[in-house]
Amino acid sequence: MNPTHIEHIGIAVRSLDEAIPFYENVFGLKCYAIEEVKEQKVKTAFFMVGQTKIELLESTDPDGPVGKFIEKKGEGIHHMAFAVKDLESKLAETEKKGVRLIDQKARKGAEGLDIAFLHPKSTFGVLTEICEDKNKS
Ligand code: CMX
Repeated sequence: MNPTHIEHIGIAVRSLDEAIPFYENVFGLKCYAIEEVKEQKVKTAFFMVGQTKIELLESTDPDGPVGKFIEKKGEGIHHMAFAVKDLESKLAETEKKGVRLIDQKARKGAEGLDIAFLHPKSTFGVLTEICEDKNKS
């Protein structure tokens, strides 16, 4: 797969309004964007740390992936996203290696990135995203 870097770490929180001040006041980071991703049933807030982002995820629907995660496990690290080049071919290559894919094809995520998820049962319990920013490649 040869990821170039960790693009972001997704953290499930009950409330963006409560979690954002923690990152701003304790870490001194600036929340530079808030975006709702309707398809994923989440509202996201972003902070930049070097070339990696922290993505806070608040569920907009208890039946969405983050709503279900919080109900089962509580708040915490939800997923890790690796930046790759040529996402579609990396996805095919990953599947050929026997990894279970959640997304057979890339779809659009927050900030216009092309994204695809690998199943946590295939990745030692870590929900793993691979993504590509076509504007940067
Ligand atoms: N990390 C690790 N394990 C997870 C997990 C996560 N984030 N979410 C679910 N699981 C585990 C559950 O604990 C459960 O394990 P057990 O069977 O051992 O109890 C198993 O996966 C199945 O979980 P579930 O609650 O029954 O939920 P589903 O199977 O319906 O969905 C998943 C799980 C990962 C397939 C689904 O959440 C998914 O498709 N996620 C990808 C999309 C997503 O998470 N979007 C939100 C962020 C989007 C963004 O960044 O913009």
